[in-house]
Amino acid sequence: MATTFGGATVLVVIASVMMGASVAYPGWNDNSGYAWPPRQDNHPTEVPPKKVIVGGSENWHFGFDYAAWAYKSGPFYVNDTLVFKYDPPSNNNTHPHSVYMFRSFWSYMRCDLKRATMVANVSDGAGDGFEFTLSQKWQFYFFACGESGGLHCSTGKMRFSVVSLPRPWKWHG
Ligand SMILES: *[C@@H]1O[C@H](CO)[C@@H](O)[C@H](O)[C@H]1NC(C)=O
Ligand SMILES: *[C@@H]1O[C@H](CO)[C@@H](O)[C@H](O)[C@H]1NC(C)=O
Ligand SMILES: *[C@@H]1O[C@H](CO)[C@@H](O)[C@H](O)[C@H]1NC(C)=O
Ligand SMILES: [Cu+2]
Repeated sequence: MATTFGGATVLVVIASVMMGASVAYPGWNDNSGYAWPPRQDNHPTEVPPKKVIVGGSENWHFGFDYAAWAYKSGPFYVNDTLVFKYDPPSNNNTHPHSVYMFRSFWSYMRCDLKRATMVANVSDGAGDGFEFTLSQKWQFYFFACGESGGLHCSTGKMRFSVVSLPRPWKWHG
């Protein structure tokens, strides 16, 4: 290709780069959502909200990296629901958990629970878990466990943040 470097060769290269880019685009030409451009006879509907168990099969416990989990599990959209699952206090469970929400990034960074609000107490995560819906669009949410004076938040890595993006649309005929 390089030996006869002319206009045609350049066009072929550009065309293959463009095709590569379009093939690599997720959802291109199928019905899995995010398709662009939409077909003319299509009409869009919002992708329905999802329920996500915080930590997946790990649930909500000391020592799991929830910031990494949130990063891998995103993006999150407005009206998606986070489910916190943790055992209530009992003879077997003398170190229960809870869910707090910080008011700012800085209190989140410092695990400053004095600037946080409890949204679920030590019992609320039992059974099917505590459900928290991301009801505001473009909102940063800062969550942590509030137990042991902030130790679960800092050393225990029981903290993460999510931002609630506008809901995506799905195109289908
Ligand atoms: C979120 O849910 C509420 C209540 O069901 C609804 O009124 C609102 O339109 C929804 N927002 C979006 C962006 O889907
Ligand atoms: C607590 O531990 C006892 C004995 O190890 C066990 O029989 C019981 O099922 C446990 N209870 C719960 C709620 O896990
Ligand atoms: C936790 O909150 C629930 C209501 O959501 C309440 O019924 C329960 O008594 C509270 N438990 C504790 C230990 O504060
Ligand atoms: Cu905890």
